[in-house]
Amino acid sequence: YDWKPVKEYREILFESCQGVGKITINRPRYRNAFTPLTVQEMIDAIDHCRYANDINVVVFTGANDPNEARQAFCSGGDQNIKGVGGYVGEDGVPRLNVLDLQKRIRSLPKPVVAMVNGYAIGGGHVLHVVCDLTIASENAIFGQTGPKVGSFDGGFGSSYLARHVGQKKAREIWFLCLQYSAQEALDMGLVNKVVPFDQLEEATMEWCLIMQQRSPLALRMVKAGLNAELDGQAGIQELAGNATLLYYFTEEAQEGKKAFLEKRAPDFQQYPKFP
Ligand code: 2NE
Repeated sequence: YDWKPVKEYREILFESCQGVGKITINRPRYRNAFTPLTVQEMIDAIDHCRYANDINVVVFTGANDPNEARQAFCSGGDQNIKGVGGYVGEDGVPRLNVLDLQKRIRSLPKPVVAMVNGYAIGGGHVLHVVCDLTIASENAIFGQTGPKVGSFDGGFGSSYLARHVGQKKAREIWFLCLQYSAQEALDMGLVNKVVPFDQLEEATMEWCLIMQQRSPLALRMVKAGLNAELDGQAGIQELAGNATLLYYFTEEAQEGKKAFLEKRAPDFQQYPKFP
């Protein structure tokens, strides 16, 4: 694939090709653990994807380490800079800004695919959980470590995980902190597809290209609808925002604005009503 750089960053790569924006965590030395800067850069890149007309699908992945047999998608928060109150950024302030990234992924009105090329552990596991689809290579390993290393994600990392694999399995994953193979992940409904390592990008692109043949507005509405059921009032707000977007396309909505500007009473009755 002819990936072209979209924007330069320090800890991620952001490239695009054939309507797909690919965001790669580029810290293979640390199994692609994220710092506040990595996360800030991922947020910046996904915000770019939101507004870019030529990006229809977003892929998250981890950089492969040419010196290692074992690869990583993401090993979660960088433990070297975990301070008191969160992960300490270059400004010395502790934070957990990966939660902001999770929300961005869910509310992006375009499909987001996790292309899991190796370890998806801790916050790195949650990252794939919040993506719309996960395609994993056969060597991928999945698991949470929070209760082993003094952390947890009781938000999407727990409740949305339980929607994927069920309550019993989600509790097992969090309470025991075991590791699961790609095949086990597939069997429990945690991932959509497993392919050989050397076919991972091809398989991911194949699905991304199929999704681009589908109606973008339809995908946007379905994603908002699936989210709304789970996300309470915030989810309904997203879905309703999409309904408002579509309403603004109608002549009936235009009539309201026109009448206001023309200082007359609106005539909404002239438009058809649907059963
Ligand atoms: C990922 C895993 C299982 C890989 O194991 P292995 O044996 O293949 O590699 P190794 O030797 O552990 O790691 C290679 C190098 O990467 C560093 C290691 O310290 C090691 O460095 P050196 O010894 O060569 O100097 N490394 C790996 N993961 C790191 C990390 N997360 N932070 C900093 N350095 C890391 C294995 O490495 C592993 O289990 N990693 C830790 C996974 C983990 O516990 N992550 C944090 C969970 S908490 C979290 O992410 C979180 C949350 O719970 C809630 C909200 C937000 C975040």
